[in-house]
Amino acid sequence: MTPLSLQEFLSREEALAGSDPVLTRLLVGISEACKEISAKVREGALAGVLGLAGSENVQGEEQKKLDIISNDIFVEAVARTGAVCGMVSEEVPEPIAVPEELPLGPYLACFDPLDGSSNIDINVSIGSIFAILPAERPKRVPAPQDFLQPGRNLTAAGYCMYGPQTILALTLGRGVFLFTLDDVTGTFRLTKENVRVPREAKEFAINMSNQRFWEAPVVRYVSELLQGKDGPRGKNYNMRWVAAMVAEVHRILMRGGIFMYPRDSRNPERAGKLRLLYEANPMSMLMENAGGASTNGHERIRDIVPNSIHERVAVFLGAAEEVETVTGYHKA
Ligand code: AFP
Repeated sequence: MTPLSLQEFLSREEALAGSDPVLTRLLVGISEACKEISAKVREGALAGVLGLAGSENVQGEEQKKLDIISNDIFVEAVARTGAVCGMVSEEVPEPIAVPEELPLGPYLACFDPLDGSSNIDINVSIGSIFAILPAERPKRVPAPQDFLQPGRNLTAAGYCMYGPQTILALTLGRGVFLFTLDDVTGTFRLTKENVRVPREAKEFAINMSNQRFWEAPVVRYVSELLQGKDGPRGKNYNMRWVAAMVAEVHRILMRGGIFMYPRDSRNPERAGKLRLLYEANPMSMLMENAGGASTNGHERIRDIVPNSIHERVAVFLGAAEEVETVTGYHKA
């Protein structure tokens, strides 16, 4: 039997769990944007999308051509659904309004249109991340304040990974579902239901080159993992680092593990590297819905009330037992 398409899955969710048809329209719009980005990624140099754009984003990071192309695709596709009244993108300093000629809807969308930019030009996995929040009341000009809601308010979250296959991961708060893009028909089809992350882990992911800048609890935790069978954890761990959060989270959803991007002393006033609204929150919602956990070392990420739309946060997410251990070390 042919697996359900994303549209069929969302219609089933409407019938079984009473999810909102407007949300369905929004998620289908996002999946269309991901399809378009996936096609550009596949063409690479042939589509002229590789290399630098010659500009910087709000974080002061150099923008790649594909960052800007993906942002434009996302903004247009999401606005066109008529399901949102504002958007926040990693690539744009202020909230983005829906053009006058388009209708407004009851949701707010936050996204990182192209995560893992440093992998673009070397043909390694990259992705898009998205988070859907309810809007208190639809209005033409969105304010930053509208988006400053804790991640526990999210209605839906997901990512699309542009890897050997294009895979969309989605949660509406009732489990995590994976859809693989059939390139021939252009249809996302349900290929894994109710993904579960094992409580225990055998793998960890962290950029070890920053070790000398870490805080003491992280140094302690990682050194115990590195001691393997001979250390207090009593087992060997393997390490992976793709430098694209989408790929790390996808690996953890498929075979377990823990991902960390702690705060560090390179930039003491910065709470971490990853962005709360469109990286940490949606990935935390996915993790929690797959039975994993997610903290900033001190508290559950989805309980943090943001102060600004591009706020950064330290991230520890994945296998519940590991996240509890490293979080416990921060409290010791
Ligand atoms: P970009 O999307 O700006 O390339 O950043 C990717 C990312 O935010 C996240 O996806 C990675 O886990 C992390 O940065 C990698 O950071 P390092 O380059 O410091 O290892």
